[in-house]
Amino acid sequence: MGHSENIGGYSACFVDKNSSLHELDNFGTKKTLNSIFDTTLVEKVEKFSVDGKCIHLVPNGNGNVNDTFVATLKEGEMKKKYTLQRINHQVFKNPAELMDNFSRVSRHLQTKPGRRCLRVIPAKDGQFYHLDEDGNYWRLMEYIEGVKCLEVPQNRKQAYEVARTFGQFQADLLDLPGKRLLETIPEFHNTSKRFDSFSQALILDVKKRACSVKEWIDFVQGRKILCDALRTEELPVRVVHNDTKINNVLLDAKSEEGVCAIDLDTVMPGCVLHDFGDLVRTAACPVSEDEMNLEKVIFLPETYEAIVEGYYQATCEFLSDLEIRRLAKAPMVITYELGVRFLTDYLLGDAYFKINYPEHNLNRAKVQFSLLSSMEGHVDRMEAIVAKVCQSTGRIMVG
Ligand code: GN1
Ligand code: MG
Repeated sequence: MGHSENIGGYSACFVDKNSSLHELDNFGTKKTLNSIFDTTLVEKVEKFSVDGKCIHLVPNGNGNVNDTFVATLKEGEMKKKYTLQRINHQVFKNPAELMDNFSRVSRHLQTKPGRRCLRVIPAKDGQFYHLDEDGNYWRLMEYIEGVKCLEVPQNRKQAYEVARTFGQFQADLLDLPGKRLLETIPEFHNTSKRFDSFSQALILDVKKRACSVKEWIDFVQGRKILCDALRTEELPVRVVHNDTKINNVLLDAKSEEGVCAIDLDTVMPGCVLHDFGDLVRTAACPVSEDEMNLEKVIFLPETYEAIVEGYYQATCEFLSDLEIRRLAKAPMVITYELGVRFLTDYLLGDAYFKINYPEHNLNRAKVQFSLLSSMEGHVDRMEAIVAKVCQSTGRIMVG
């Protein structure tokens, strides 16, 4: 258990110079980060419309995909922090379109009274990103002060607040004007397609790893039914976040009230249940997804209850009865899906997720599958919790 102080919207834990070096290598570019204060990175900051001189720059965050740094700029006696990120263009094939989504969402959220949100700083050429000579895409965002994010909630209030904040995020985007957002990663939460990719990876078995993970292959194949469990084609398409890990919400450092959702790369048309499920996956468990001791990976129904309460509070006015009915199933589907993705990546030789040690993706998959097993023992309880929370607001479900 434990939380980390937030730095610029990204958790500061697990960050050290070596992991940063590794992250950069994973990008496939030739540059190596030799010091934490790297002049080439400072040059990236200078491409954006900011005042002052960059005096401090450190790697930050524990994301599995992008590279994140916090830059401090000084002008006269004033210091101001920014978050610099390199967008992983192997994963996000069209960073320019991604940034178009990002800036539209950010501008819309800024129209909501009393809300804070990630704000993008334009580059000096007017774009919302900077494309460097190596083909890397960079963005700069305002650093949000006085906040923190959590790896696991330590009490019900924190779980409630994180869920309410993601729910509010969905509610705020119901009236996003303009054309449909672009799909930054097509079929991102198509569990059946994820299963197909897994089956392909298994056939190829490029690293000859399949024979050593037979138990987990059986686990995946034995639960194929989960691929169709949400039947999302029957559900409304809304603007959703799609990466609602608990550490993608900022809480006020003192009051612990939710401030805003961060990591807007996968905000696109989708299903609210994936957001809800992904939050439960990461919050209703006493340990993080990198836990080594599988015995500690258990589902916490009391925390699930607090999550349902917080999420429902922010979304009850727009959620359909069908969406509500599937709030119990969603966490199992998304936990399965991510476990399948981790195991697939392990079979493919760790091509997608950044790893810190050789079996990292396998261990991550095992954590997800252990959590799913634990959830399976609480299905009735989850259904009862959802029904209770709905009843407490007097909602009468149709059908
Ligand atoms: C990735 O990079 P990060 O940590 O924000 C992944 C999510 C997974 C998550 C698991 C674009 O998110 O889908 O749930 O790892 N993002 C992408 O930790 O694939
Ligand atoms: Mg993300």
